[in-house]
Parts: sequence; structure tokens; C-alpha cells
Amino acid sequence: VEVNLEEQFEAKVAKDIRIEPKDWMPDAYRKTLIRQISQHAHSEIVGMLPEGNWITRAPSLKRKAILLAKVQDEAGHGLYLYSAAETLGASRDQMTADLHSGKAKYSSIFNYPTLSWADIGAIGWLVDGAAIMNQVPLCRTSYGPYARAMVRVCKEESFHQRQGFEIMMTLCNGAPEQKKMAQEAFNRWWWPTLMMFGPKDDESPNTAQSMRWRIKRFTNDELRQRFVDMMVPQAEFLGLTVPDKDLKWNEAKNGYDYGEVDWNEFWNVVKGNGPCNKQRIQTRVKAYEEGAWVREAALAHAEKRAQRESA
Ligand code: FAQ
Repeated sequence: VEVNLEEQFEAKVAKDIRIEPKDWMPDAYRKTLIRQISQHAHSEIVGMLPEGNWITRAPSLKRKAILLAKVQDEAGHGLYLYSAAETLGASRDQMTADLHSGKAKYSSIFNYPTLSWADIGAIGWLVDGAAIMNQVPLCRTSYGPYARAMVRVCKEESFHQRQGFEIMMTLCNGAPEQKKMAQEAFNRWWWPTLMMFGPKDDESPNTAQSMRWRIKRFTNDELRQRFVDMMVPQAEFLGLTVPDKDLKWNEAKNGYDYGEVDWNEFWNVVKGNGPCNKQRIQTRVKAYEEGAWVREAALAHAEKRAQRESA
């Protein structure tokens, strides 16, 4: 029977028929999805923090309102993603506990500090740009709830990316000091953004299987290359210099050659030793503890209602 189920599953994936929560699926497929979706959810939640740092200091009321909306969208994305992981049998409490204990991973990018307002532009432009590059293909991922969540997430991400680009445009067309701030932010965020796509394909233990299951539609290096090719002309348009002396157009491959990412730095950040890892986790733990009364009140309210209804 097991063989049959496995064959049926493989056949569905091959035909691009979505796998749904109640369908039979191999244990390893379920585990991989829980891993990726929960890491993605944690990234959205932790990803609120670097930008949250600038909400009170945004340079105008309009900028503040836009940034507040963007950060709230990220909370929403985190919640859809936790729900998608729950459809696979993951428990929300366990996922939260794993984030808070440092056991769970989340994107390395959110362990870097936001030192100036230009960093908010750079995050929207580069980090959301990378997120879109990675997530548009996930709208066609083989697991139904994850694919459907990505559709709305991607729409919101494209708004986020435009707001980031618009901040960069404003700074680049402004005073020399503003242009300098924009370049410095670009210098800080460029390489960490390239790391978001994950290790090189030959050092990525999960890619081959995830491609076979059509969870991933492109490899880490494929998406990283597309991202570089998309961003270089945008940087030129802004009048910014890409901080990579090895960057060079390669006519034969119809794309850019670019320098080597500092993989030591990448693994160091993934292992918890980036500039802000400890601070990020502490902030999440504190928020969770301070929200205990809300969870207790909601439970007490639900119990009262249930009693009233059964009376
Ligand atoms: N940081 O074998 P692979 C956002 C881990 S966008 C930390 O290649 P896989 C929006 C990886 O988990 C950011 N860890 O793994 C936003 C694995 O560890 P494990 C979130 C990383 O899964 C914007 C190990 O290295 N986006 O939040 C990283 O096949 C602005 C080996 O790697 C997503 O999560 C990294 N950068 O490919 C919010 C997208 N890269 O689990 C706020 C969905 C790799 O074996 C503001 N995820 N690792 O212990 C994916 O597409 C994939 O999971 C990849 C990694 C491509 C990230």
C-alpha cells in the first residue's frame, strides 16, 4: 500500500497537482516543508525588528505611516506562514519555543543593524527585492497552502520593494550627504542580501531533493544570479556603485559575473554569531513574555463563551 501511495504522490507532483493537507505525503516531504515554512515565518517576524527600529524616527509623517504599514504586513505574512506550517501538523507553541531557544533558523539578513534611515530604503529595495525573486516561484510550490499564502505575500512584497526604491531615489536625488548615506547603506546591505539565497548549490544539502519534490523551482545560485542581473541596472539608474570589484558583464552567459560571497561570514551569522542575533532573540522573547496577559485573557474569554453556549 505504501508503495502505491508514494507512486501516487510522485505522479501528482510530476503533473503539478497540488498536495493538500489531508493527502498522503512522505514523512521527509512533510519535514522539509515544516522546516522551510517555519523558518520563513520566523524570518517575517524577526524581520519586523530592523525596520521597527526606525518607525519612531522616520523623517516625515507620511514615511512613518508607510513604514508602519509595511512592518504590519510582515506580521501578517508571519501569521499566514505559521498557519500553513500548522496544516502539516506543526504546533505553533513548539515553533515559537524553537525560535526563542535559538534552535530554529531564520534568515541571516535580519541579524544586521539598521544604522541610518537609508538602511530602510536599502532593505525595501534589496531585501524585499531578493524576497520577491525567491518567493514568486514559491507561488507554484507543490504544497497547496504554502503556494496560496505566497500569492498575497508577493503582492505585498512588491509594494514594499517600490517603497524602498522610492526612498533610495529620493536620497540619490537629494543633497550630497543624502547620496552618501544611500551609497553607504548599499555597501552594507549588498553582500548580506546575496547571502539570503542560501549556500552555493554544491554546498546546499536540501536543494536537490526540494527541486525533485517541486518545493523549490530554482536553485539558490540560479536565483542569486537573476537577482544580480536585475539589480545592477537599477543601481546604475540610481547612480550608485555596486560594492564588488569583480562585477563584470559576461556576454556569453548573458549575465553578470560577480565576486565571491564571504561564506565564513554567512555561516557565522547562521550559527548565531552575527552582529544582532542575540539582540533579535532577546527582543522576541521579551515581547512574548510581555504578551502573556493577552493570551491568558483571550483564553479566559473563550472559556467563558464556551460555558455560556453549553449552558
Ligand atoms: N539564513 O540546503 P539549503 C522575508 C540554511 S525574506 C539562514 O540551501 P534550503 C521577507 C537552511 O535553512 C527571508 N539560514 O536550504 C521580508 C539550511 O538549514 P537547515 C525569508 C539559511 O531550505 C523582507 C542550510 O542553511 N525567506 O522574510 C539561509 O533548501 C523584508 C542549508 O541551506 C524564506 O525563508 C539564510 N539566508 O534553501 C521580511 C524563503 N540560507 O534547515 C521583512 C523560503 C540557507 O537544513 C523585511 N525559503 N540557510 O538546518 C527558501 O526558499 C529556502 O529555505 C532557502 C534555503 C533558499 C532560504
